[in-house]
Amino acid sequence: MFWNREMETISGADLEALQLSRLKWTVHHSQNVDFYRRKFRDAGVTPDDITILADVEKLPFTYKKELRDAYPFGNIAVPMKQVVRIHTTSGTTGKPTVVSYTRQDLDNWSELIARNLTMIGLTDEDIFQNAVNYGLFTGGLGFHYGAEKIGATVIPSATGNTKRQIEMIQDFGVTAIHCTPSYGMHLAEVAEEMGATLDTLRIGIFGAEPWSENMRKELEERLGLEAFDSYGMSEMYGPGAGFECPEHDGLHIWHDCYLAEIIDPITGERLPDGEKGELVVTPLVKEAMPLIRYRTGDITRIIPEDCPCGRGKKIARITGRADDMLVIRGINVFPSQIEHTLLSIPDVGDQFMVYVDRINHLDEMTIEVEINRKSFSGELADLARLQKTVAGAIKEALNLRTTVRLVEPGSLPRFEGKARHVVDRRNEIW
Ligand code: DLL
Repeated sequence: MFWNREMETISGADLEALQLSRLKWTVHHSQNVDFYRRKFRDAGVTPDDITILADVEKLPFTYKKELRDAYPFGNIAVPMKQVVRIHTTSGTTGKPTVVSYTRQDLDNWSELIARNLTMIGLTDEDIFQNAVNYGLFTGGLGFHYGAEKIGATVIPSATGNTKRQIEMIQDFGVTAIHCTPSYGMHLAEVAEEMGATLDTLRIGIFGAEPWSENMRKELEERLGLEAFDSYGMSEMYGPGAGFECPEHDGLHIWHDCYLAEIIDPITGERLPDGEKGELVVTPLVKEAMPLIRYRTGDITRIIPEDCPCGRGKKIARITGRADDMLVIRGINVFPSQIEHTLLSIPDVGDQFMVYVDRINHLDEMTIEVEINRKSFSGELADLARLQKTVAGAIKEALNLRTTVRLVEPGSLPRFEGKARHVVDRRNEIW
């Protein structure tokens, strides 16, 4: 099903012409922002240098730090009275990045969510529980208006009070739920404890953090639904930029709204389709906060083949952020690889924490993982065997020796929003 068939399936010369005209508009429009004028001057380019799509490579990259340094409103390209909403990124240190929206931006954003939801089969018959934070985080309001646009019945349940969330699913006959994958796992856990069945649920939309194929299997089995991956970031409006279709093999980026490139994160060189690198995005219709070749920090690749669903090329599931990647004794490790490995061992649960320390100048990684009480027998000898199995599986997957600690079910932190599985203590001064 299509929400906007013409735009979703536009391809070939028509797509290129549309992208080029929108790119030219975006580049000119960016010149309303001081720091873009400065960047273009420093790079020796002008908006008129864009004559074909490939000219995008002449433009300088934009970095997260530049948007943050413009705090609060220095990255806005329209008069403030045209800004009808702001959100902010969840900066953990210092000031966050302010992201702003004109009325047209909000319309564009809900159009994208409407396309995504229609693509996965949601209609005005669905009852949609939006179990994400409704504040400055873009996941709440972003999905809310998109789901209303297609006429679904929206329950703005937000996060927290997990038992009540489960009662809502049952009492309101919820058919589709949106939350982070880690909160989805927690919902499953609490529903199992309550002995609650969630028969009406058929679709789960999970995003805002990396998750693995094994996690998909768990979510689908335990919640009894079909799980879809949703990707986005505040700077690109929020959720809606990338979304899985029923093929479940990569995420559609809306090509009429975003120009996507993959680059080598170290050299900045553009990589051919199929090769893994950092996603760089130039949104083509953003008014309040235009972005030029924005360095997302997210690692993925463009899948070279067109998707059979008719919506063109996709990007592969995001494996993590370039800055989430841990380098342990010279080996690159993404937390999503650890999660994937742990989920393949039935005797451990899905909850884990990773600690990285530097001991005697050597990086040491410790993984704490909860035992799965349901499948584990509880004998002491078995415990030692299980510990060995986990360490062996991690060694095989990552080629890395780790210390594994098995901990009691329920003892590790649960997350309502984005999970934080890694504590890197290498730079802490003791
Ligand atoms: O997380 C927007 C969002 C809300 C997306 C709800 C999906 C669902 P930020 O808080 O700005 O925005 O965080 C953006 O989160 O650069 C990725 O590193 C990560 N991320 C988001 N979705 C995924 C995903 C929202 N599906 C940052 N897979 C991005 C992997 C994801 N990582």
